[in-house]
Amino acid sequence: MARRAFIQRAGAGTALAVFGGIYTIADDGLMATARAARRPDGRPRLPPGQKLLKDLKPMGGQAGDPSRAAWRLKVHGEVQKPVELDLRALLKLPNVEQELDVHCVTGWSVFGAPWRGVRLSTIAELAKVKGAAKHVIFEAAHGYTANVRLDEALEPSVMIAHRLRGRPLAQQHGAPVRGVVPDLYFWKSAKWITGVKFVRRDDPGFWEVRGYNNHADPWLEERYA
Ligand SMILES: Nc1nc2c(c(=O)[nH]1)N[C@H]1C(S)=C(S)[C@@H](COP(=O)(O)O)O[C@H]1N2
Ligand SMILES: [Mo]
Repeated sequence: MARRAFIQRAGAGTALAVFGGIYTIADDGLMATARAARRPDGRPRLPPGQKLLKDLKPMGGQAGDPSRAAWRLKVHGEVQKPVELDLRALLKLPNVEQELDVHCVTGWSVFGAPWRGVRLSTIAELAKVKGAAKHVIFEAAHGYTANVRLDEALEPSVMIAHRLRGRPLAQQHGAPVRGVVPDLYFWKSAKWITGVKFVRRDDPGFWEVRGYNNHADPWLEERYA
């Protein structure tokens, strides 16, 4: 198809796709557009003090076992039905693909990357979380943990994700499976996830005991304790 015909047929979607492909922190015009964007809840789409990147920056961490066959997710704590899911079981649950924005405390954000996986709320229903539970501890390889308030962890945007942009997660981004908690700073999104523990009492995680904020709301710039 000729390019012009394609553009006419594709209409406004093409402009958005092209726009989405050329985000760069160097372009002041696009940064201004990003800064003007609003979320449905009225908050600015780009939290204060953040710059837009086109793609996730690999931020390191002690990687877990990338084997899809060996992966297990232990769902435990204040639940009536503790479960251990392998990847096949995760894929059999209702999976969703959601375009989410993420915000790293080091000052970069990525808009609208499509993540695929299972909502944490689906897993909470499966395990029958008890009313006593008030917090979720995301557990990962080598003892990494991240704590999130239960009400925030049950938001529909919070996922146990195994694909990004239509591909299996890259090893450096948490393969085979990671947590995604998009509305809190990205350290709450545990890569190489191994467990989800529902607890009564809060239990500050890896970064939270190293000077980072226990709650981590990017719009309130809750960066440090
Ligand atoms: N298991 C584990 N998960 C982790 C980390 C880590 O060190 N280990 N780092 C966190 C931090 S500080 C950030 S900013 C994001 C970075 O994710 P990315 O490397 O995919 O960009 O992962 C988070 N999840
Ligand atoms: Mo980070």
